[in-house]
Amino acid sequence: MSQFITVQVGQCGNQIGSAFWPLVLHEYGIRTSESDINFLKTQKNYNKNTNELCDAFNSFFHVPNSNSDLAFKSVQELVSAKVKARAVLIDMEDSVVGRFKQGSLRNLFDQTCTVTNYPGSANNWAVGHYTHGAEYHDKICETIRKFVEKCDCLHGFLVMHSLGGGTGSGLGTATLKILDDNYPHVDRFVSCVYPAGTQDVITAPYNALLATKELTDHATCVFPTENKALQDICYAQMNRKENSDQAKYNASCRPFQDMNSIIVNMLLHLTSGSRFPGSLNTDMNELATNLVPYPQLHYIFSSVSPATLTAPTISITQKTKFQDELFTNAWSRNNQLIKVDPLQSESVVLGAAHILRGNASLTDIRKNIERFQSKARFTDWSKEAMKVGLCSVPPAGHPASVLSLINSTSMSLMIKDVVHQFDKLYKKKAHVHHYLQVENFEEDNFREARSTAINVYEGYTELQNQEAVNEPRLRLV
Ligand SMILES: Nc1nc2c(ncn2[C@@H]2O[C@H](COP(=O)(O)OP(=O)(O)OP(=O)(O)O)[C@@H](O)[C@H]2O)c(=O)[nH]1
Ligand SMILES: [Mg+2]
Repeated sequence: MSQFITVQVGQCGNQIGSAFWPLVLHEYGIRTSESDINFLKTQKNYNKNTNELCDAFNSFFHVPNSNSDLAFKSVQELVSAKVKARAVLIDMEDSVVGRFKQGSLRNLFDQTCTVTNYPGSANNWAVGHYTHGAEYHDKICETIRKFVEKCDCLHGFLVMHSLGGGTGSGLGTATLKILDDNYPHVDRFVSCVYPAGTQDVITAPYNALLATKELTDHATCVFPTENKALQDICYAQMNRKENSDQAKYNASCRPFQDMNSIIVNMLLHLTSGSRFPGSLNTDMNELATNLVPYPQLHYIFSSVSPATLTAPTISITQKTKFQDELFTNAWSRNNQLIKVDPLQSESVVLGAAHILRGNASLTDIRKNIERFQSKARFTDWSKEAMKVGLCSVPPAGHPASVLSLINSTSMSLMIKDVVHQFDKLYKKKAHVHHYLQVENFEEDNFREARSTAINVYEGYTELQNQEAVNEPRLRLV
């Protein structure tokens, strides 16, 4: 089974990580607290083949004794077997990483694989990228190398961060560059939160644009999300009538936790084909080949159904079969992790994939693929091409689910917005001096980043505007 190393950078990256690890354990049927017992019983009904779970356990965890029985049931058993999460925790302030060191899963994290400082990168990409990037370069290389050497079939890195602050965007992309330089043949999948629609960091437009350049240059695939879109999913889920008032109240007290669970759900879904068996297995590298026609146009829209909030209190579905409704919801604007519309009439789909988890019949799949093909407009070189993955292990808390992944020209709108927000601030040269006083940062960084983003934007719009060419039938002479 494929192995992954997660790299969590900055406050947001590490908070996504805090949601990631309990959900991973739930997926393998391992309880993280006593209250999980009922939840895990329901899950067992959905997935009776525990061997599949055990075989895949190495994907995210390093088990030192290769003869160990992998049928772990509790965190205590993992700790006794000296199991470690393959996670690198990086933040330039130490409070979020500190919670990992004190939380109930603390013994699953190798304390030597954390890189922290104080007091952060001051919401400044240049501080994260250049100052901390230079200072921690060797430590980050060394930490990652230790994990890589313990893998016998490393498939990819999963990088988690936000682009609004200084550490996730700046040091996160410096780390991505380290991965690209040192392991160019290992895929780098990036899950990043774009600051669209939120106004909590005034320099976010600079940080997002500078980071976008690095993501364009060094990532294999980027799965962007936006907090506004995640919030909308959370509100809709919270207000479902089957949730109790207590569950709704609990959910309203932990907004980021639930928003992050949706991202995690997407990541677990994305990697499921590389971790578990299935009758139509789709590996992550096949996804990259199918979804990315040109190296820079690797921004992938994602949408997942059903959306999973923090397990185990909320949002357990009772239906046991694949329903058309699952697909319809996956294409609905309410379940999108980013607010662009890949199915609107002007958008052109460059590549699409659907990953199904649970038991799906081929008739169901065929019918829904046809439905998707009738809704979407494809390029004329890849008419209606769509990758389908079937993974027999369902996600935690649900009997079945669908992840829709689309590389669409509508991603140009996200890039256009990043450039637009940047231009508004840069026109006034507001806050620019904070960046210019950082060693190695130059005004040219802004210009280059803008030009890379414009290239990506134009790459997408050119394909969108391409007239379908009616080639005459080939004539042999
Ligand atoms: N979805 C989500 N967004 C978050 C979370 N934490 C922060 N954000 C968003 O991320 C952006 C700020 O980035 P942070 O991750 O806090 O910043 P950082 O990377 O730690 O960088 P510095 O604090 O500047 O060193 C803002 O737009 C926040 O709304 C989180 O847990 N989940
Ligand atoms: Mg921070």
